[in-house]
Amino acid sequence: GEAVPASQKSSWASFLKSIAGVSGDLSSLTAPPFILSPISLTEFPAYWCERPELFAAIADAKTDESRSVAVLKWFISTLKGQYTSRNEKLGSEKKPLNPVLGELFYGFWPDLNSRGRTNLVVEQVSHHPPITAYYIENVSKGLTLQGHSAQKTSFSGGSIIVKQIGHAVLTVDLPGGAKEQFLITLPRLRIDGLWYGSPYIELTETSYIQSSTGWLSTIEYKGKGYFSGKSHQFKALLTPPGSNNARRTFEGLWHTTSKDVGSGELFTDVQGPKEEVSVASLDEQDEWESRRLWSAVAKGIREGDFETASREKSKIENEQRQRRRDELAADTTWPLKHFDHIDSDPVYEELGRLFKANPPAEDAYVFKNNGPHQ
Ligand code: 0T9
Repeated sequence: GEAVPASQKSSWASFLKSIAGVSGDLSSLTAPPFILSPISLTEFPAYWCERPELFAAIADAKTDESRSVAVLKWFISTLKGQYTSRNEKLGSEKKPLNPVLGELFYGFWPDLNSRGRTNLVVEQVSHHPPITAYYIENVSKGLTLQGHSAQKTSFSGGSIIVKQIGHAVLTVDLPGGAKEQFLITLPRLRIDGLWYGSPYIELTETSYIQSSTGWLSTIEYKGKGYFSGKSHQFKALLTPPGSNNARRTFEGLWHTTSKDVGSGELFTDVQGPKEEVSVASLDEQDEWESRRLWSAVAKGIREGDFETASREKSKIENEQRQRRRDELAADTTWPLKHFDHIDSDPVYEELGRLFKANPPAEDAYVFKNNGPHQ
């Protein structure tokens, strides 16, 4: 394939073979240089808020139905950033830096046009398997999003299949002191194009957004080769509390536009620019903050100096191994800074029951309300 530099063909081939043989966690496999990304997975939760005005708009909805529609619209509008932005920025999907335990990522989107300020706090809460916890809040709009992200990978038909583990809970403060909650589950991914060295993601199967009011969005994903031959298709059905019949249907392409099937009106349009998260400069960052922690590795990858990148990466990994040994010897464990782990999320259990979520229970990481912005 053309995307694989001639000198890395055999290492790409053996990487693909090792992928086929490993099931579960690919993060520790060594990949050839051309496929390495200089960005850590702790930065990925920022994709949730790159259209801050759509997030803020959830708070302005006046009815339960319109709030569920606003949440669906925001969710669908995040998918292009979540699943295609490395192709746009780096040329293809690439292997992200594997975060260390305790790695942090802080950012914000400023208050503009009365949408309020949105803050982001991310912490790597497990190294193997990688688990990333995040908390996003817009205080002036009364919105918080709390979630965690992990993956189980397998190999099938030449593609990597990624089952996303984890979920997100969006909480909306309603006028009068009540709260509405939304349980958000995550789609399955298929990583295609591996053979040619130019991986890209397709979304498959179904994900759900269940509101505590009873409204449910069921989102089905399809790619090329199904009914219309187009990539990145979705169809979302919105059903009222206690009903099996859809009240509204939305359909289209999650990376460009979609429409409200009933009215024919435009639903989502993500062709315009998105707004990347604002992050403190490197010298203002704490040593555990992702961009500072990985700066030498990232510089090596960006400049094609893979010797430096791999030497700097080994430094970080050795330091981590030593920490783990010291903890073992002292019979201590690494304390999480911003999150408390709970074995079962009561919101997942309660709202998941309404649409028969599988699995019926999941753990969660609860924000301690101690972000740098709090
Ligand atoms: C949560 C997202 C997730 C993280 C990434 C599978 C993947 C790690 C997890 C699911 C975000 O909200 C959305 C987007 C992309 C996902 C990544 C794509 C990817 O390839 C990696 C995996 C671990 C690999 O690096 C596989 C090897 C690589 C050579 C293929 C490009």
